[in-house]
Amino acid sequence: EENPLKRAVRKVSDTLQGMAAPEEGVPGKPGPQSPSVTEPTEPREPLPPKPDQSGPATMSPTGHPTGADQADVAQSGSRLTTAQGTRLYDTDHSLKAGPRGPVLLQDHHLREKVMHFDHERIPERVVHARGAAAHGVFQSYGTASSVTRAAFLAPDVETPVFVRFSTVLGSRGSSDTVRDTRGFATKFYTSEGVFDLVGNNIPVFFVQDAIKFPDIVHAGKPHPDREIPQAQSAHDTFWDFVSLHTEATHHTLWNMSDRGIPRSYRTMEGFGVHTFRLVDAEGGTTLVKFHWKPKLGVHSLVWEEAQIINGVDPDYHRRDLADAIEAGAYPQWELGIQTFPDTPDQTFEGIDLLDPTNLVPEELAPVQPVGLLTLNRNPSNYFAETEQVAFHVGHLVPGIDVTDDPLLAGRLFSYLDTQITRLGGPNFPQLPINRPHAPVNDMLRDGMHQTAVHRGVAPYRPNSLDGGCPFTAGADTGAYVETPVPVPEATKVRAAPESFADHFSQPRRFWLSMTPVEREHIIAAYTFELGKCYEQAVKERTLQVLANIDPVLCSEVAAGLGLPAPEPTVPLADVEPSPALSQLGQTWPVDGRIVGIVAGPDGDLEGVRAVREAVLAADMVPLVIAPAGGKLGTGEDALTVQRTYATARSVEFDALLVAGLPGAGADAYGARDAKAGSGIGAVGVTDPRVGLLLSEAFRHGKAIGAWHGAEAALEAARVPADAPGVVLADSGTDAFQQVLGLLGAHRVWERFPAAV
Ligand code: HDE
Repeated sequence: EENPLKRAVRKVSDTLQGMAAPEEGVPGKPGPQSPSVTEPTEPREPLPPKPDQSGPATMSPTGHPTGADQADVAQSGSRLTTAQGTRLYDTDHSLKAGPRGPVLLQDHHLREKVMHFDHERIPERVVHARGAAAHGVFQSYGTASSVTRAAFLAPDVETPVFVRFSTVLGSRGSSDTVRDTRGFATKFYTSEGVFDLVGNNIPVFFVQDAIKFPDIVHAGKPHPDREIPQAQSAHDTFWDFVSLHTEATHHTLWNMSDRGIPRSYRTMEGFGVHTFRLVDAEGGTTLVKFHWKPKLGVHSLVWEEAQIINGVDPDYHRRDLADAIEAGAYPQWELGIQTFPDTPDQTFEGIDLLDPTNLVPEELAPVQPVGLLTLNRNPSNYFAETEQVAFHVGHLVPGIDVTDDPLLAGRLFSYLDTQITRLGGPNFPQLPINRPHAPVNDMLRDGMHQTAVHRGVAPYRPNSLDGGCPFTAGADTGAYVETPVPVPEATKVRAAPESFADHFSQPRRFWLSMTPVEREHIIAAYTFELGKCYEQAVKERTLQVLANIDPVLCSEVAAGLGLPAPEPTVPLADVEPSPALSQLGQTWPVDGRIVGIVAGPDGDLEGVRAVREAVLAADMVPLVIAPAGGKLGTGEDALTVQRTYATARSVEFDALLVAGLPGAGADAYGARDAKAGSGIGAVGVTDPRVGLLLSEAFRHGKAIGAWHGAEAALEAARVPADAPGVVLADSGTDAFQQVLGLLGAHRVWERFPAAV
């Protein structure tokens, strides 16, 4: 007689019979409910962990390795296991008393799997929750060595980096193209330890003192009763606060400008905001402000575009960054510094350098390039890297020091503190993405999630039992060596200096530095945001703030709201514009720009082929848009359709080309006049989605090129063929060459301000 246990085992093994089982294990269990598409049956070894994912080596005192092989810290082996490394034969069924019976509590695999899942989410960042990141390298030019002894800024030094871009207000699942400030945080894994430059894409901040940070964030976040609106500043509590708290005026004005809706992370400037202190090899000091200058120029979306993207592709910026890197179009920024003498009053040309609502115009202090950042590798795992990376303004290396900016002081406390909640304890520096690339020998021990296996018996100093180790660095090589800056003798007060009281002259300089189109956008942004507020008092108070910046700004917004424009309550500041603050008026490289080519089956496919080649040759991305997916044309030359009328929306493209009819030039077109109206293909001309594509691109100031035969499509979309930036040419390549010339300016600005 077989005992019951043996019977059960036999039953299991009988059930497993007849499966396409490989030598070991039982992947995929075909049964009555198995799908018609079967899983692969050949197990594959997982990729080895990347170098910066390997753990710290652990050794016994006699030099023998201890613990798990560090190469095995992520997935290893081709078979599914429990967290304890026990192989599993089934992960699809709970253990039950009979197929229709109750689930048994003893099923460890069920409990382990669901328990881990239950804890997959960690608290998101209280601000900057939504982000995207990439690895890269920073190459120092060496031009900063005269002012700092930081090793990573010495000539020709290459330093690995990880950069995380973010929006501030929205939750992790919010949309990328909301009107907001963007974070630009860089972790430099230097030979002297980690240096973090935790900056924004706006060079000034809302508040001058960290104690006000919770106030501005509470005001900007969704209303606490209904938790709406998400990732927006267009609501009463935000404008209530910034209209009462006028030191926020400068930052808010930047938010309402095109800087609040960047075209791409790749086309954003970055700023360290605060003034930092650099220390050279002799102990000499210089005050500096850090700048990141994008090689592709600074470009923005227009507001309607940003709103459409929020629905059409909420991951727009994240996708753009990852796609560019994947395609080898590595985004680059130059790091630059503005330098100021370290005088006791810490002002420059009358500008208080400790006030983070101030910037120093580049015309007064040029930005001097000190190195080049290239992002060249996407993260392998969003959670492990982008989510778990922990930046901190206090992660400094010898040669870079902080100043007494009261906002910076509060940040020095906050960033360490927040990681304890977010990453579950004090050992977050051991997470692979946070590990320094310099040797680490601290005396920090134990705590939640300790993953290092420390050696020795004396994590204290002085000691004799571990041979006195670890030894301290000499004062000339160590970090956190205080520069002996005198602290003024003073009485304790809760107060700001008098020089922090001017809240309007810097905003006025920004306004005066804008071109007419940029001013138009600012007016439209204030009118939109205040139009979304319900409280009359909030609108009126904000108009008063605007009156103190500029009467035109105030009266235009007031007109849009249907309210009277107040008189200024302070004299208008007499300031010089700073042309460097404008985004317009130059031409920039067009690498990586996206050109949509609208074509139909009976269009000039040969022309489309030639245009594709020309776009690729110009280092841009051509995307063929057609009525349906699949191929256009037949045989080897058939074109792959990349977007259909259902999946294409104008916001994805920097320029559009509309295919004409087969046969070259106007003559051929004339001969085919009878067919006029078929243009890009009979469907295309009348299809409202093509009409929308073209009319949006036109409204958003994008270059549009078409070649003969496509007139009807332009007409149907009400795009005048003689409008600025609309090109009608004899051939596709001709049209493209002219569009290429227009793209360098980012948009056809002549179409504004009538455009959106
Ligand atoms: Fe932050 N900020 N911040 N901030 N900040 C955080 O740290 C804080 C400020 C910035 O991609 C938090 O790890 C205070 C200025 C960026 O992970 C938190 C104050 C600037 C990021 C925090 C400021 C920034 C953060 C939330 C006022 C530009 C995202 C999660 C004194 C120079 C970094 C975290 C990333 C993140 C506090 C002001 C930039 C809570 C108290 C000014 C780019 O610690």
